[in-house]
Formats: sequence, C-alpha cells, structure tokens
Amino acid sequence: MKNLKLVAGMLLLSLGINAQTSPKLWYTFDEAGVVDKSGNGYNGELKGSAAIRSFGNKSVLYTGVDKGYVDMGEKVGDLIGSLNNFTVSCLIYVPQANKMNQNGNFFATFSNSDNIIADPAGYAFLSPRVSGYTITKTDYRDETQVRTDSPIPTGVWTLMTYTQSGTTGTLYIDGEEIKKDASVSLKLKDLGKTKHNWIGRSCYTGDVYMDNVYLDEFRVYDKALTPAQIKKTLYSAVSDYRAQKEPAFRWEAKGNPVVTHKYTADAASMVYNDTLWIFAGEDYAGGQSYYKMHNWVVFSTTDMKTFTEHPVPLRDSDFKWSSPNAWASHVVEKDGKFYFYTSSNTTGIGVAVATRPEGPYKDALGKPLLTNKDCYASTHSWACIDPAVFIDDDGQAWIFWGNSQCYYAKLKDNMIEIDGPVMHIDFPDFAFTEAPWVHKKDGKYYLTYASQFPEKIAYAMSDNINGPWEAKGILNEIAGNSNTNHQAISEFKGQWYFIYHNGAMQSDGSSYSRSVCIDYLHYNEDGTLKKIQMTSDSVDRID
Ligand code: FUB
Repeated sequence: MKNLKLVAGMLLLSLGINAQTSPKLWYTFDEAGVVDKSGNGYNGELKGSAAIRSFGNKSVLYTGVDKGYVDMGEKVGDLIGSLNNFTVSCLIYVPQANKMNQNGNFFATFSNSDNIIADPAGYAFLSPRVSGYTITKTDYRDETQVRTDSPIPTGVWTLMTYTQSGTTGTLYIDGEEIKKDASVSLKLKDLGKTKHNWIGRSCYTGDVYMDNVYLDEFRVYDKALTPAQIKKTLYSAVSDYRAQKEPAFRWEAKGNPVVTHKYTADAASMVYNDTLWIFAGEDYAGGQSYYKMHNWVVFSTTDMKTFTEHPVPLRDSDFKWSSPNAWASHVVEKDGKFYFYTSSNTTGIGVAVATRPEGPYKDALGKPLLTNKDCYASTHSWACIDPAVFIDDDGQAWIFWGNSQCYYAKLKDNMIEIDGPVMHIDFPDFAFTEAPWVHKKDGKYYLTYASQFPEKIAYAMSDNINGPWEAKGILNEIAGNSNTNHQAISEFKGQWYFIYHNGAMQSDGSSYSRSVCIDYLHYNEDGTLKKIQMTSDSVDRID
C-alpha cells in the first residue's frame, strides 16, 4: 500500500501535479461530458446550445449561440462555501468574430440567486470581457473587483487564473500577474453554499450568455497556487492548444438579418460547388459617424439557413497601396481560381486571388486594377468603388463599377487586367448612385444598382451587355435604418435570391453598422422583376 502511494505520488509529480496542488474540481470536457476529473463528484450538465466539441485534436466545451452554459450543480456550493484561499482557472478561446461588448460573458458564476436584481443575495464571477474577478454579498452596488476592464485577447487560447490568499486577490493572464489587490476582504466561503454554479451564464437575467466561446481545463483549487505552480501546472498546456486551428463558426439564421454575430454590409454572392458563398465587408459596431471597415468576411451555406463563417479571407492591409478601407467587393471563379475585386474608397479597385473560395486571398497586382483616372466622367475622390464582375456565356468577363457614374470594361482572360477602353453608361431615368450588379436570365441582361440617397435599388434591362439599357424602375425600397442597401443577386438550387443589407440590428449604428439580409427575387412572365418584399423571416430552408 505504502509503495502504491509512493508510485502514485511520483506519477503525479512527473505530471507536474503534486498531491498538494491537485484540484478540488476539474473539468476537461472530453467525450464523457462534464465529468469532474478531481474525483470529488462535482459532475455538471450541458445546457442550451452548450456542447462538447473538437477544437483541432482537443476536446473542449463550446457554448454555442443559443444560451449555452454548464450547470455545475448545487453540490458545487459545498465546495465554494468552504473556500478560504483558492484558485479558479480556465483556458478560454474567444473567436475574433465575438464582440464581447455587452454585460455578461461570465465564464464562472457562483451565486446565491438566479435573478440578482430581484434577490440581491451575493455572487462571485470571472469574466473574460473585463479580464477580472468580482465578488459581492449583495449586488453590483457593493462589488469588490480585481480586474483590468479590458477583454482578454480574441482568436488565441488564453489562460485566465484568479487566486486569493488571505485578503490578496491576484489575477493572472497566461501565468503573468496582471492585477493584484491586497484588500479583498470577502472570501468565496463568505457566500456560503452557493445555489447557482454556472459556466457561461450570468446571474443577472438581463446579461448576455457567453456565446460562441470555447473553454477547457476549468479548475478550482482550495489554495492559492503560486506563480511558479500556475506556470508549470496550468500555463504549460497552452502552446499545445495554440497549435490547433479554430473550427469554422456555424449558426442557424433565425430570419433577417441572417448575420447577427457581427455587422456586415455590401454582400456579394457566388454559387460554387452546390454552395452559396457570401462575401461582405465587416462594419464596426454602433456609434460610428462614417463607414469603418477593415476586413472582408466570408460565409457559406448549402440550405440558406445553416451558415458557416470561415476565417477572414482578406483585409484592407493586404493591399499595400490601398487606403485602409474594406468597401464593397465582388468574388468570381474562373478556371478554378477565385478573384476578389475590392473597393478602397479613394485609392481604387484592387484584385486578389485564391485557389479556394474561402481564401486566403493575395493581392494579385501589387497596385490597383482601376483608379480615379479611369473614371473620366467623375471628379470626386470616391468615384472608383463598387466593382461587380459578370462572366458571360461565351466566357468573356466584364467589370462594372462606380459612384455617381457607372463605368464598365472588359477583363482579359487572366482576370487581372483591363482589356480595351473603359466605357460609361447613362441612366437618365433613375439616377445611378453606386453598387452595380449584372446578372443574366433567359438571354436578358439585368443591371441592378443603387439609385438616389438614401438608396433604393433600381434596375434596367438589355438584350446586349453593351446596352442600350432600358430603365425598369425601383426593385427594392430603402432598407430599414440604413442609407445604403447594396444588393447581390444569385440563382441557387432553382431559386433566385436578393441579398442586401439594412440597419436593423443596432439603432445607434444605423448606416455604419449594417446587417446582411436575404429575400426572394421573383420574375414576371415578361422577364421583368417583381418588387422585393423585404421580410423579417428571410427565406426558407432548402431541404
Ligand atoms: O460600405 C461602404 C460603401 O457603402 C459601399 O462601397 C457602397 O456600396 C455603400 O454600401
């Protein structure tokens, strides 16, 4: 028996875990679920959209996007109510797509109430949003906080650890001390046996859940680990996590807008391999006074309801010559390569190329494809924007673009050079503002574009790509709470879709924090287009 204990002790020591530093609660979120690996039986339950997921070769907790959290159970209250000195630690991965700008986002909650405003009975929480620890015996008016008030980094696995020894609370990020406070008089045990013990949920009913976050190695110790122990026992695992690739983010659209986890505008659609791809610019969150966009995003769907977001395909900084603006773009496929045409506000239209639709894309020219000099009928600085590329049935590619004036030209077979003169289209009836898009059906060409300001989408038809274009009127009205509504049109699995943006998601962001929506495009028997019905339901799932 003595020998057995010695061998076990040596084994634990070789793993960097001596008996004195073994956790009292330890979740590793493997296939078995939320099982307490400490052996103390504090097994938890997955709730809402929370799930055990793979992250590269790791098995981790994923909170999902629909009120996902872990209920650690009331029994954990026995542990919390006994803790004088303690350590709470967790590995957290917050995807870059997350905003984390609202109250909530608690990765650990130990509370005496599930509705603190109604029943201010005390809690402690840890939050990656404010990088910190908070404890109170009542509610927010009486909190003791050890925090920096800045979020932990996104897009990288980060170790967040809080220790308390006597009245000294210390916060560590990646094993480095970032905040210390010697006057934290409340201990976890002062809360008593906490009734609600959660991972990913706040005890304030108005707070958001910690959506779309990955966690692993959730541990509670009954002592304050030393910095050396934190480094050796907890932080040493981080490099292995950082070697893993973030899984694609998936969600179910609940209606319009179809993208709600970030702000997106100026969608361009492309059908490739039975998949609809949507490329858009990413708008900043509310309170903006102008377009602030520094990267493009890419989503794919095969059923119009389930979407996958792929890593950022292209940023304005990928074009060394460009002003820092990720304005409207258009992506097309030719001969197995994908060409991403972009606007940069004042410095021209660029083109980047990739071998897969989701990228990553690389500047193909090291200089703009088109500049203001090509926009001979314009004098303002943002004339050379909003490229739209159309490849005709004979394989000839055309590029349309412009603000206030609509230009077009042939593209060479290599897709990265203009072939021949730049031409210009007059729209006497419905003035052209921007956002041209060309598509073809049953031999007819359709040129849709934004008209006036705030913008409506107008359209013209022709039998020839070179015109003349016959004005047909307004296709889409002003889209709620946004001056622009930049459209894309695609046929996918036998149905035509109209993809645009509005400002529905956040009132103070309006025209500068926009959201991509999808509705149906229908044709009349004579080939003209029926007016778009903008809906809050969006379109149906394709079975
Ligand atoms: O998003 C910036 C600009 O606003 C686009 O290039 C225009 O089409 C308009 O939507």
